[in-house]
This record gives sequence, structure tokens and C-alpha cells, in this order.
Amino acid sequence: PVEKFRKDYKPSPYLISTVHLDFQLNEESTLVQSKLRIVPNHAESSPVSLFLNGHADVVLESIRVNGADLEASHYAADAQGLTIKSGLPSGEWDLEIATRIKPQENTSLEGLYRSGGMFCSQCEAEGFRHITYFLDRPDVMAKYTSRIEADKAKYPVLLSNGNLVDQGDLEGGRHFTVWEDPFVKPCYLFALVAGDLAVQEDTFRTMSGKDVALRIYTDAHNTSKVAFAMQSLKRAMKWDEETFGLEYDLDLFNIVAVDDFNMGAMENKSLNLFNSRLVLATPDTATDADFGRIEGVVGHEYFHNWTGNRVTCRDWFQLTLKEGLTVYRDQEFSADLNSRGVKRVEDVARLRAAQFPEDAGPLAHAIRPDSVIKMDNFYTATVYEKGAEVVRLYEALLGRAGFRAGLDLYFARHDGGAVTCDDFRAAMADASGADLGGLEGWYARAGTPRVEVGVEHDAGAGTLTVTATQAPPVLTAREGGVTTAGQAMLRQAVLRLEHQRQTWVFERVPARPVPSVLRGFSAPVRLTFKAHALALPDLAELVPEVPGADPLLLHHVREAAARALAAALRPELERAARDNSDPPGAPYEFEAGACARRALKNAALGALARLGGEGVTQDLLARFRAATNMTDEAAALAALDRIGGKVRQEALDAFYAKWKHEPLVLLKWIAMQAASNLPGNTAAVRTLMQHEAVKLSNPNTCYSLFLAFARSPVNFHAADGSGYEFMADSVLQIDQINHQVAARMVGVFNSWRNYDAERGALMTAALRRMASANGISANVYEIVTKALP
Ligand code: DPP
Ligand code: ZN
Repeated sequence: PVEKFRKDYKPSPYLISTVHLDFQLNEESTLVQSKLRIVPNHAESSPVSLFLNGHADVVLESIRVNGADLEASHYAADAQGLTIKSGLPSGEWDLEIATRIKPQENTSLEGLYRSGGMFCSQCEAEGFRHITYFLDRPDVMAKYTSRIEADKAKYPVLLSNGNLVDQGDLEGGRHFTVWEDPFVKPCYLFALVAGDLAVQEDTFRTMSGKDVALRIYTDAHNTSKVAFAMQSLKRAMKWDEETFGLEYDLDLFNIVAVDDFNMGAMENKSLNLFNSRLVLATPDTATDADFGRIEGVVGHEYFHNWTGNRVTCRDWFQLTLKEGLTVYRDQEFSADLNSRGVKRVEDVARLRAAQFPEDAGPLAHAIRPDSVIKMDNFYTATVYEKGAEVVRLYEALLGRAGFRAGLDLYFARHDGGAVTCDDFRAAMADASGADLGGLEGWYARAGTPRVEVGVEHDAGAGTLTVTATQAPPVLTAREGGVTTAGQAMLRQAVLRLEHQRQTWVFERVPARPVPSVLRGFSAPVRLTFKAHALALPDLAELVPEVPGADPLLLHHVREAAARALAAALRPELERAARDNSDPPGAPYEFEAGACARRALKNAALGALARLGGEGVTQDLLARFRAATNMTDEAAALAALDRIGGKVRQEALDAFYAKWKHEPLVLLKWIAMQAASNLPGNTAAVRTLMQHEAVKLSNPNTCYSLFLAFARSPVNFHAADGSGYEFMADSVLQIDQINHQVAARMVGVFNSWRNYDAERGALMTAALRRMASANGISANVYEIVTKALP
């Protein structure tokens, strides 16, 4: 595997102005014909050869240059790509390439593949090269026309990007459609779908009065589950107009639900493809958390149309340019629609639980990484969530209006372009005249800076001196609310911490105040915070705080603390559960207040389950049976799981019997069993792998099974190493099916330095075994070699 470096970026010697694609979809193989208009990139000295990325899956059938077959001596194709060594015309010219691929055998889910009965595609980051030879890099932007041909009975729906410009029937029961996308785009935004799909339709009138057709495609039996996604889409379109003045730019916006999908969702131009779990939801099948995620991700992918598609990344090292910015936008969207305070607490909790450990571990990287082996490995909490926090810093420094002005200038300058994080910062700075050079450190360095704040009050002089030190020094905006005990907020100021040590003096502060720093992270407590306040820190957050921890011991201590807390608070917990229960027949509503009540009630029930006893058990069983929404049903099941024994198994069996026809609901059932802390559960998980509900070619299933298992301190971290062994076996097994999924799974070994010496040794032994296994993918190779000492 080859490591690529950001500093080695060079513009492409050739560009492509137009792309005509023709897909003949068949059961045995698919013929892909592409016609590219090649344009020399005159900024560069004239090149002698043209290299197009490819993959071992792509079989070359023919090449024509300006309409004539190219002689075999002029080109060479291998598993990396196609090189045209000689015979290149000067000026602009046409290149026609025919390739054959087998989507039905493609289990990597990159490029063109089958999911259920349909054909679908995933091209970010470098999937397009699995379809045909191409300049597979985001700074090559072209206009696309796509013709798709397939059997009409099996694949009545044929979709691609842009507008439908032609369609018709052909001989032999076949038919075709032709799609034209008027906007230039890089190939990672190309998409194709062919299947027997049902559609739900709606319309949105944009701020300039244009009607946009909105369509969500699913399997026929799932049409009743898309109403919430549709509502989220319309809200996202309106929010982006109201908040940033950004209007949708085509007459059609499609979403397709796909069962087998590596990512959460994909922002292909006007044809978003979604992991089904992020589209399909009804109150009885999806939890409040699922609804929240659907709303956020539908918003996220829609917002990419401007931040990602209209303006994209020059190279993949700049990924946070579009992802950090778009996560920031979806966080703000969800905050405006729901409770801003709760949303902030959730986002910060995620950052602390997922990003802080990543930034302190062997895979730590800056939000703009310097080197990469497989780009797929860099769709990380750092690039996304920390990237969003850096965007939030711009907002803190420039204010809402300044931030908006910066974004306006960014679009004015770069619409239709492929740019860098530096271009973004320059637009932000130029629009407001602010000096943002200090932010560079956030892009260049990994790690979580530590900030210490000291406060001194001089009663005689009436001054308050705030001193902050940070290591390493980066520009940090910290809102400091200065309050006096027992009084409302007195003053609020944004302190710019630009050096290693800095001091601010506040005048006219007569009494000693209570300082409140980092206010974006610590908001005032309201009723809706109670459920979060009940939760103890996650084990993943505790582990790095206790160097050399025995994870089992830590788990038992945490459990004992949780039990003691529950015992001490028993009357309050019982009251919270009682007072926040819905009356029978109350309709489900996804709304901040209702969600907060359910969260508090279910947190209380979960705590009471730790105390056990007949009364609690019977109450939980009754709630489990009577639940009318998945939030309450799954919470009751989780509480019964905690109680264990016969009721646990009965509840799991009842849940399976009820939901065996809903694969998305069964993911919860799988995860709950895989994560169980029953001693010796590893054997049960091995057995679960044989269950008919477990399809290892489905990424969601793998995550629910294996990532959930790794969250069990008792079984993943079993002292005899059996959990590590199981996980390593599974990584190697899944790597034969899907590299991206295997690479995510192997990440659970990254934290080995946090644990005691025995476990560290067992975990590194597992890493070594995987590193030396035959034929591991570059994806897994990159993670294990970086994790090893
Ligand atoms: N589809 C992924 C996302 O939206 C990658 N772009 O974040
Ligand atoms: Zn994204």
C-alpha cells in the first residue's frame, strides 16, 4: 500500500469537460461505455501520457481516440489504471472507453453494486474507478450525461443525476432513460440506481417561486415509512434559504433508500442515496434517537448541495472543508428545530466520547490530514465533528452576521470550483477584515489542546483578572460569562486566546464573581437536561482518564456507582418514571418536550433496573408489552436485558417474534445481544452470527454485531483474550467481503495503550496476527500498522 502526501498535490495535466456514460445493465455483466472530452490543462507543461485510475474489477473492452480504435501499443491497463502512453492528439479530443464490470459480485459496496434486487452506486471517495477508467479526483469537474438501459420488468425505475431528458422502450423487454446534469461535478458525486422501487412524492416551492419535485424511493413495502424523512427534507430546504440564503438549483430532488450501504448517506447531485436506517421511520419502528438522526442526516446531505457539490474539495486532504462545514450546518439545523441546549450537550458528548480518544490515540490526525493510505479511513470523528467545532470557532469569532458574510463571499468566489481549507479561511477573513491566521493551527495539528483558566479578584481595585494558558497554543474562542453567585449573568465576553498564556482584566467588578468559561460547552440547566444529568460518563470516556486501567475493574466500579446512585435516588427515580409516563393511547410526537420526557422516564427505568426486584421487573415487563412506540419498547427491553435471567430471554424472544420482518428493528435486537455483559457471551455471539437475521454482507448488521460486542468490557476485554481473538477472526472474515467495514471494526483495537499491560499485550498480539494475515486490504493494513507500536 502506498502512502500519499498532501504536500505532493499537483494539478491534473488533463481535465475533462463533458462525460457521456452509457450503462447496459444485465444479470451476468454490465457494459459501461464512456465518452470523455479531454482538455489539456494548459497551466501545466504539455504532458506526454495520460493516466486514468481504474481497478482490478474493471475489464477493458476497447479504446477509441477521436473515433478511431487506438492501437494496442499505445496503451497499457493494469489493476491500478489505464495509461495512454502515446498517440495522444494535441488540443481537445474525444476518448471513448468500453469496460465490463460485474456489480452482482461486488461486495465491497464501492462503485456499482447490487443491494437486494437493485443496482446502485457509491463513488465517494474513490469508487468511480471501480466503474470505468477515469481521472478519479475531485478537482476534475465535468458535465455528465448518463444513459441507463435495463430489463423493464425487473428495473422499472432508472435514475441518475440531473434532469430526465429522454426515455423509451426497446426490444426484448428492455427500456432506457437519459439524464443530463447541467452542473459540473467531480465523479465522486455521480450516482446510478436501477430497481423495482415505489415512490412517495411531494413538492417544495423555493424562495424564488420555483417548484421542486421531491421523491423518495423505497421497496414497495416501506413506502409508509418515509413521511418523516420527507418532512425533514422540506424543513432543510426552507432552513437553508432562511439561514444562509441558499436555494435549491434543480427541478428535482431524489432520495433512494438502500439496505446495503457503507456510509450513512451520500450527497450525489440531485440523487441522494441513503442507508435505509436513515430514511425509514415510524413511531413503532424507530426511536427518538433514530428520528433525530434521520432529521440531521437528511439535512446534512441536502446541505451538501451547496457546501460540497457547488463548491467541492480540491483534493481529499481537504475533506473537512465540506464535512466540517456541513456537520456544523446540520447541527445548527437540528438545534433550530428542536432544543438548542440538548442538541449542544449531545454533540459535545459525542465529541468527547468519540473524537477526544481518537485524537489521543495512534490514529490521531489533524482535521486536514497530511498523509493517507486509504481515504476511506479518514471519514472520522476528527474530520467531521472536530472539523465542525473549528467552523463553530469562526462563528464565535466573527459573530453570526460576520460568519454569514464570509460564507456569502466563499460562494461568490468559488461556486463551481474545487478549493481548499485555506480558501475557506481567506473568504471568512476577507469578508470581515478579521485576522484569522491563528486558526491555521487547528488545521495543521492533531491533538486536543488543554486550556487552564485562573481567576483573581481584587476587591479593592474592583478588577477581575482572568488568565488562560493553553498547550499547544492555538487560536481559541472562549465565551466567558462572568456572573456573581446567586445573580443572573452579569457580563459575557468572547476571549480570544491566541498565545500560550494570556491575561484579561475586567474593570468595575465590585464583588467576587463566579466565572463560567467555555459556555458553549456548559449551558444552563433546564428540565430537558435531566436525562443527561442522570447518566454517568461512558466507559470510553473514563478509560483514558485512568492510565493502565483494568477495563473490567473500571466497569465494575462504574456499575457499583450507578447502583449506589440508583439506590440513593430510588424515590426520585420512581417519581420521574411515573410522572413522565404517557397516558394510555397518547399519540407519539417527535418534539423536544416529549422526547425529553421519554428520555428522563427511560433513564429512570434503566437506573431502577439496576436495583432489580419483583416490583421493578413486573413494571418493566408490563411497559415492554404495552409500549406503543419503539423508544419505550427498546428502552424497556434494554432494562430487562439488564435484569437478566429468564425475563431477559423471554423479552428478546418476544421482540424477535414481533419484529422478524423488520430488518432495521432487528439491528437493535442484534446489538443488544452482542453488547451483553453476561460472562461468556462471546460464544453466544458466535452462535448469533449463524442466525437467519444476521447477513454479514450488510454493513449495518456488522456494526450492530461487532462494534456493539466491542463495547462490552466483560467480553471484549475478557482476561483470557477470547474477546480479542473473536474480534480479530471477525475482522479477517469481513475483510474478505468489505474492506471499509473491516477497517472500521479493527479500529476497536486502537485504544490498547489505555489498558493494563496484560490486555495491551493481548490486543497488540491480535493486531500483529491481523497485520501478518494473507491478503489483508490496504484499508485494514493502514489501521493495524498505525496502531502497532
Ligand atoms: N456521504 C458522506 C457524508 O455526507 C460523505 N460525503 O458525510
Ligand atoms: Zn457529509
